Amino acid sequence: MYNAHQLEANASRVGDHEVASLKITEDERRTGRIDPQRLAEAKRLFSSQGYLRVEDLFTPDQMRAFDRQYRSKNASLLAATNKADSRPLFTLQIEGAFADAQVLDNPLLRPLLSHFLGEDFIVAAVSAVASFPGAPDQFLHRDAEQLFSEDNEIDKDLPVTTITMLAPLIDFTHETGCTRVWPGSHRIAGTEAGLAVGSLDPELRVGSVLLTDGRVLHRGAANRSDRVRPLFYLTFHRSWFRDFGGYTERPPILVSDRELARLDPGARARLAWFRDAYAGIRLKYLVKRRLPPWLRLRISRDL
Ligand SMILES: O=C(O)CCC(=O)C(=O)O
Repeated sequence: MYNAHQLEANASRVGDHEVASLKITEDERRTGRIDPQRLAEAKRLFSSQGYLRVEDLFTPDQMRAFDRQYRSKNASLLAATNKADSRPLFTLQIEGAFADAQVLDNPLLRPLLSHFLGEDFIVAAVSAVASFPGAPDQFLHRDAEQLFSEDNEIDKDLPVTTITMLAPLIDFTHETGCTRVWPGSHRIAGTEAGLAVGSLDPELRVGSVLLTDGRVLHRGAANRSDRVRPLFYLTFHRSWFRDFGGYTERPPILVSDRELARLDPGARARLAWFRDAYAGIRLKYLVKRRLPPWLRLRISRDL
């Protein structure tokens, strides 16, 4: 008889586990190409584990630029929250450091994403979460809407439709909270059986990202530190797949027509699906975000 709580508590002993990882080398970053054998191993790991840590994907300079823009554009959202779980979610405006092909169509990730989602995969969301000091464990979830079943009964046997890339802006550790994953649960029917495999807390340094299969069970672990723990994430979909689950109150993509026109053509193609979708929700969200923080906190729990 397994004890899910004990297994999960054990996972917080960060570093005890073998984490499925691909560490980008200097040479790979310079050429924009991952060694074919290492790429094949990364695909195998992602396919069997349902997640992959990609270390050193972004340089310290890139991370500083992301961090600066994230904090300056969202300062009021990072200053206080009235969310019951202390984890505000918000959509990132695609501009400046984020309006970059290295983010939206990264050449080092492209072969992996194309392999799993098809060459014409789309960027379905560019978004952010921040967990505040004292935030408890996030609710357990799978990211993607299921195609044919309630709890992975059928979807476990299908090819993946959604991959998320989580990028931390401070190191994810035992103190700040890792993204806890249940390796292999993307291929298991039912939550209880998925939890029975035991969880893993992959530490994630700034510059590294975590890729997760949309079906894998996971949650952000509690933030036991005294720092806000910000991350940004991109969700990639097969070109025909849409998931409206988390986006009834905010749009998954925020980009102006001007910015879209300026993007690298490859990146623009990944976002082209979005034009004119979500027009009403986008307008409502932008109006709310222009309210002074004190008023926004009073009227909204969504921002
Ligand atoms: O905070 C994390 O580490 C994970 C966040 C997440 O999975 C989500 O918001 O859907």
